[in-house]
Amino acid sequence: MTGAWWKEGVVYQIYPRSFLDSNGDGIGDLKGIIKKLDYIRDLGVDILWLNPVYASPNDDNGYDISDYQDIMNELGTMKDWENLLAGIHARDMRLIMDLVVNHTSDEHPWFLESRSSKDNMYRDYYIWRPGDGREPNNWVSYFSGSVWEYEEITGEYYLHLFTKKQPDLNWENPRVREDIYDMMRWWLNKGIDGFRMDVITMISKAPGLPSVEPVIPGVYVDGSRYYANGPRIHDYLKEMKRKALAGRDVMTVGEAPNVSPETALSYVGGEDPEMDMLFQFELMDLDRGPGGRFDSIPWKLTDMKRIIEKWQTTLHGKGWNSNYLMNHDQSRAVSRFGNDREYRVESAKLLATLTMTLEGTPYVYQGEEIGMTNAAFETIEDYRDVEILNHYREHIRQGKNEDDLLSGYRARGRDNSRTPMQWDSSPNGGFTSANPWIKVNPNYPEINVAADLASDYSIIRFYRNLIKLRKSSESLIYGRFQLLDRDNPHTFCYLREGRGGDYFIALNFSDTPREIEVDGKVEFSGECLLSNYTGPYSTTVDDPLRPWEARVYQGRRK
Ligand code: ISL
Ligand code: CA
Repeated sequence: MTGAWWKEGVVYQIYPRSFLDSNGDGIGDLKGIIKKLDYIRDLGVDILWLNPVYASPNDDNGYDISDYQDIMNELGTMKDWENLLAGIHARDMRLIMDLVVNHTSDEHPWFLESRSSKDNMYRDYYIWRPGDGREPNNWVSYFSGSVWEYEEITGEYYLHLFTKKQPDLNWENPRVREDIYDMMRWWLNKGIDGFRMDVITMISKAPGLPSVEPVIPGVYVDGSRYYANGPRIHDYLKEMKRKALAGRDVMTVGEAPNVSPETALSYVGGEDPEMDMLFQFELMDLDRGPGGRFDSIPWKLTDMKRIIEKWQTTLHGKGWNSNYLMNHDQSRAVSRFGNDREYRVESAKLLATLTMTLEGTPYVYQGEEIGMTNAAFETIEDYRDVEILNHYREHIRQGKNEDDLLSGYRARGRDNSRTPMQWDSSPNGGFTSANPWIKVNPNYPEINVAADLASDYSIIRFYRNLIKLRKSSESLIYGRFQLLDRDNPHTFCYLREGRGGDYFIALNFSDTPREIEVDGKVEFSGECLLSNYTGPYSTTVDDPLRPWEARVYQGRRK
């Protein structure tokens, strides 16, 4: 195989605060990551993505950056970071860094200048508007309330799509863009291998920043139609590619809420794509109800299959997918899409099989490889996420029921994936010797890396085998995806057809045995290559799939 390394590789995502604390302050850090590099390499992954490690007052855990060219004190020093990069490269892995340029921290020197007067060269680095005693428009912030914050010093409002400590940069200002490209080149010159671009599809706002009609005073609504995939987004990304990325062998993945497969092609399709791949959100919205971010509804396998099929087929041969079932903003995949009680191990492996056998680059989030489950938080005091805390304050003020709110956070809250990595059965799961910044899941004595590796049913070893299998086959990486059981509400069966032979994947997303039933005929040769059940089981296609069983066969359509 001779394609791009970022197509053939597997990404492992690290949330540094929650990975491993090396100095006993309760916060994961860079030295902690260095200690675990062999562990990560042994999984068979090729690329590490680090959530932001830059200097930050941590209003949003590092997504509010006060210095793009420095490391957050709590995480370590620039020297530690350099050692980390060297350790990654020494193991033949690559490093991609988070690029957060839709906004900075309000403590960034640019913003400190910008807010200080109306006539300084940084004023136009951000988006300021007069307001006549009322916000300039009615857009709602992702993290509650208006996107506008009034600033006394100059008597104007500034825009922030996220918290008020995350003012949006004004991309229309060419100086902002040049400064950002400079900063990107600086990191690339230090040897990094690419960027994960935070909410990159939101950097171009519609001229005039119009309100969404009808305007009801005091009510804020989703304004994304005026800033997601905005009018100049492609100009900016083309310029970024030309000025900061061209001529380098690096990968880019853009976070892209509000993007359909067709829109995705405008970013990742064509001769000279603006980015290599995108994180789509359609799968993550499967269980999202009409009541907003924390309204959780039952999801349907037929919807999951339809969405995956649409992305797989629309991008095939024209763009490149990224495949993830969770990250630091989502609840734990095994709790959300699997059965984290009776079939935790089986369903964790089934979900791994899905991610690793689709076309596109697979992403594994820390702890996914041991089947970590959602946080078991009981009170609001346990939560740390600014999105949840703001939401709680606002909704309690409106008289909402506390238990309802908590059950929403338990289902869909971001802290579910941010509890510390569970390494062993020692106190705090071996994450820290101190008080962790966020509670460790109380199930750490059973669910941890050491216990997994000691088990005959190890999820980690299953990942290793699965990653080996994926890499052994051109078809599993580049082959065409074909859905075989569109209307079956319990099983997900598909083919990957290509020059490396054809593969047939059968997944049972239910607690009861299910026959393999596919539309049309599939012809099989040889044995089942992989199953997530071990033991004296028969795995011919005539054997019903056991609960949450996943199998990979050699096979093709007749
Ligand atoms: O999913 C969303 C839309 O409902 C939002 O959560 C939003 O798209 C997402 O939170 C954006 O995430 C990224 O930018 C945020 C940061 O808090 C997240 O951690 C990051 O992944 C602001 O920088
Ligand atoms: Ca620490």
